[in-house]
Amino acid sequence: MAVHPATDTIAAIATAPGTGGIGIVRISGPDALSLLSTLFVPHRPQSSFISHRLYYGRVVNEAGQVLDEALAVYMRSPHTYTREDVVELHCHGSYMVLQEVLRTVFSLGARPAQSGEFTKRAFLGGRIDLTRAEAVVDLLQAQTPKSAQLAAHQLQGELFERLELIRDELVNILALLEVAIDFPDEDVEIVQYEQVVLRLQSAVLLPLEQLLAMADQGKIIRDGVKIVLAGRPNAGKSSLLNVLLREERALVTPQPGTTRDTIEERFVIRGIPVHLIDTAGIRQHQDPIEAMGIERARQKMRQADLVLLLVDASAGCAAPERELFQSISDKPTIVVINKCDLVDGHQVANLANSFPKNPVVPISAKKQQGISELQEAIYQRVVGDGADLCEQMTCAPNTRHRAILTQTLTAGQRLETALRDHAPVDLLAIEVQSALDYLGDITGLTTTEDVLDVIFSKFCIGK
Ligand SMILES: Nc1nc2c(ncn2[C@@H]2O[C@H](COP(=O)(O)OP(=O)(O)O)[C@@H](O)[C@H]2O)c(=O)[nH]1
Ligand SMILES: [Mg+2]
Repeated sequence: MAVHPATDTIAAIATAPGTGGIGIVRISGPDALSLLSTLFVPHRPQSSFISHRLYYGRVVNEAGQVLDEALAVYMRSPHTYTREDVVELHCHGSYMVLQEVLRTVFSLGARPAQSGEFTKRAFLGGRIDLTRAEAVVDLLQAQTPKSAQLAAHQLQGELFERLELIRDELVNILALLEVAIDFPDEDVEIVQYEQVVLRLQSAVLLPLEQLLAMADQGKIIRDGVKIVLAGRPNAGKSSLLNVLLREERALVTPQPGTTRDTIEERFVIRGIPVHLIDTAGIRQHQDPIEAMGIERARQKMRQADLVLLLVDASAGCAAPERELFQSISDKPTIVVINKCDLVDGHQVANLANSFPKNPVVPISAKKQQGISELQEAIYQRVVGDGADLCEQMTCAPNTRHRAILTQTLTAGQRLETALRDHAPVDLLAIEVQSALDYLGDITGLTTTEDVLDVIFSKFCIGK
């Protein structure tokens, strides 16, 4: 990415809207220091501001009226978030005050920052690569400690460094090939094809595959999973929702058809955000409102990542369960046999046998039995073989990275085939270059302007 030092100065409120203990106005660009000198009057008169030092004083408007008592810091380029001169005014967290301070900053010549523009400047200034910039959004939007931790690692350059190692190896391979291109008439075989294949496998293909596996797990850790509770009316879906949430969220009554609309709640199972949806029980004879609820239930099941099919142990598995089971045959499903407190173990085992292809977990929502086993089964079903990876992961490529990593891997695999076929070196070099270009798209080296716009538009203003 070409680096253009910005000529304009941007400003925004960097703290969340609403009332808070403090609120920060952030300014970045060549005029930051002169703006500070105009609108901030230090308690002890200063001839100049020392970089990275906090000053106590008053913020004043163009007319010299005091707007707030504040702490101000001037951070001289390049050791700043944006690599430009940055000023932060730590005011009282009143939205009105902050708006007034910001208006003054604008009237003195700064312009409003766009979403993510501070981070975009950090990227364009070469302080961070694109994966680190994207980690900032992940960090701000993290829903669980685990996803916050992954974002923090990525912000430290974990993903970037892994990509750099792959890139270094590709550059080495390219250098080898270029020697052969430059000396086409040598008798000796300059390119040791087999050796290059081995290096390609261990230092390029394998790490790319690992990153792709991390991307899949990362999506689960970051975005979580949508789990739908389905079953006949009265199977105990709402009771289970309440138990999992540990609160009386949904109405539970002995009357079938109590839940008509869907109820959606969020909670966390072993670090994975779960979006849990309770639905109207599926049955035939209903009133129009219940019918709408049932249609909505079916729609939610289609969108689910995982369906918990509840079966009432005391009622057994009959046509409604079978029909429901058929309709979601393509969905990952856990069969939950509820109300096990009402029947004996033999009956539970018989019922479980009617679902030979799926995990079956016996529970009693009422007695709160089998709940931790159910949570474990959910975790296993969601993370699958990736459980170990999930625990150990230190970075989580996002959907954008995943798509490009796949393209990089494909280019790498084409290269592998071409090497095995002892293809002409110039052809090999083209494949290496294409893999290198893809990697550059991930880290921002060759990313196009419109892709950057999409990425930074996901940020909030002031970040
Ligand atoms: N004995 C027993 N009753 C339960 C259990 N789970 C739910 N129930 C009862 O079954 C009835 C229907 O429960 P509810 O959660 O509303 O079912 P839903 O229609 O599937 O949402 C209520 O009277 C619950 O108290 C259980 O594990 N054991
Ligand atoms: Mg219900």
